[in-house]
Amino acid sequence: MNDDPILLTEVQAGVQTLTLNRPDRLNALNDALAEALTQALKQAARDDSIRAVLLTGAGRGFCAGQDLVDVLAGQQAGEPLSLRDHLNSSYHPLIRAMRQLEKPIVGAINGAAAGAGLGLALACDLRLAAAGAKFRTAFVGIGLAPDSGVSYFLPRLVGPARAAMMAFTNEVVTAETAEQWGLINRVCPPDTLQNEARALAEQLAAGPTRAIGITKRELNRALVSDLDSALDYEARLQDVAARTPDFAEGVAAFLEKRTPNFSGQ
Ligand code: LHQ
Repeated sequence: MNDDPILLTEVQAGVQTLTLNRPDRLNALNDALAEALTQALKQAARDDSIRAVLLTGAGRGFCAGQDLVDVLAGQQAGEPLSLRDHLNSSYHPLIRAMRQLEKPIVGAINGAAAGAGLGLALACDLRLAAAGAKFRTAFVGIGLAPDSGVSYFLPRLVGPARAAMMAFTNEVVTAETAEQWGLINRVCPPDTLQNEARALAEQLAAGPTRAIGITKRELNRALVSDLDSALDYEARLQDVAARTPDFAEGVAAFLEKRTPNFSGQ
């Protein structure tokens, strides 16, 4: 572990674990935390020894979104705040870094995910949540509209009707309902969440990392493309995957009836 009090980072067995660490504020985001997360993800992109990322929160919350104590302090100080500038400089680089990282991100949603914190959860590739975790858009509760990718990811995951209900009413969605809706992959008992999420991340980290990264690019693109474009993109990227040593290893291991030993290259 490093000694950064806002974001704990650790690399083990090919998995970079990032733990939001402002538990007294349910890990609400401020500029420093958003920047630390973005930098950690850029590090994950550069470092070949990192083959999967695990994102979670310290304490009883996952992430309560923007730190509203900071917002109030800014308002009281009369500081002119352009939310557009703030989003462009702080949250957008973070959400983009998550989706552009060609390595899988597993979210271990240990507690409440709200506002931009919901955006963080939705920008993970896979989500396990503790029973008792809850999801809410939060924006409308403070007179705002969705940001941090929530308007993009939410209807794609749960459909437009459920997304509109969540966004208009600020309803709290339980982990169990989130699983039924496809908002998360699995609900876990709170005391096994971290182990289950770690096991999944380690399984992915032992996989053919470049093929998984290419898969992520294809799935990202498929959300906004037609079939012909998707077929073209698949064929183009399959040529890249087919040039990796892990493709040769995968084929050899299959024919030799053994478990492949993927290097990530
Ligand atoms: C908090 C927060 C919080 C500070 C709970 N900040 N303290 C917006 C504007 C500007 C720039 C760009 O981006 C954005 C994007 C956004 O993220 S807007 C949405 C901001 N987030 C919210 O509005 C979420 C508000 N929080 C909640 O809805 C609930 O607290 C959740 C669902 C997260 C958790 O509910 P509970 O488990 O019932 O906990 P709680 O409500 O009792 O909160 C516990 C403590 O955490 C409490 O403080 P206290 O001193 O009483 O223990 C809250 O005030 C504090 N807290 N969210 N965002």
